[in-house]
Amino acid sequence: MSVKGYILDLDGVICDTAGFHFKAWCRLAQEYGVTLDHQDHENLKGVDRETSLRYILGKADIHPDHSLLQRDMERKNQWYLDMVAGMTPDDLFPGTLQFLNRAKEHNIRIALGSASKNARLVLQKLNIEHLFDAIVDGSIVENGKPHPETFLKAAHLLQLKPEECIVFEDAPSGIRAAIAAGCTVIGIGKPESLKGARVVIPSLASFVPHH
Ligand code: B16
Ligand code: MG
Repeated sequence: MSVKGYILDLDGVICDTAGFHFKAWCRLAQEYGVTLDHQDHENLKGVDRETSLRYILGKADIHPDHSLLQRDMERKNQWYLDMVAGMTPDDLFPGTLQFLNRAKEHNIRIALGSASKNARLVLQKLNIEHLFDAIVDGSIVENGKPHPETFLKAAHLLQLKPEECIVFEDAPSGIRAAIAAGCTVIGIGKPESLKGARVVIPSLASFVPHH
């Protein structure tokens, strides 16, 4: 089946907000006497806010009630937003604009498929929101990655079948979600942490399309 759409994850694919998320989670985890390591970083990538917080509190053996969850999610998000406030188009990973423009020239439809409730804000900071035909973010998805809903919704909004879409993902949870949705997946990052992807490339800049 020919490829008609690209669905891009945000953090770790378009820009390094994955680093901002991890910094903010590390700060919170420290307060509970927990130090997060590289494996925790991989596990948290692409995972929604509440599930991420529960993961960290679980390491501290804390069983949170609703108000603790709300309070800590808000604090973490504020630290994250403080970092996002300083973003500019210079924070796009190299080659992203060329990737998007080349796709447009070939009439490939483009969607965002992010778990983040802040995704639109980040796209605005990067000045690329107008290049997307559809945006699926954490505010309109009920079941976060690895559930396939994010990518099924994105394909639907592009008016394409999942099999007609390539998903670009940097996170194990996202790769599982994209496979479950029936999309082809290209991993962005290192092959050892992205098992299951059709191929793994270091960044969007090294993607060679077959059109
Ligand atoms: P927020 P992605 C994900 O975005 C991040 O990778 C993950 O670290 C974060 O917890 C999640 O979004 C929720 O983000 O707190 O901003 O709603 O990789 O799916 O673009
Ligand atoms: Mg990601």
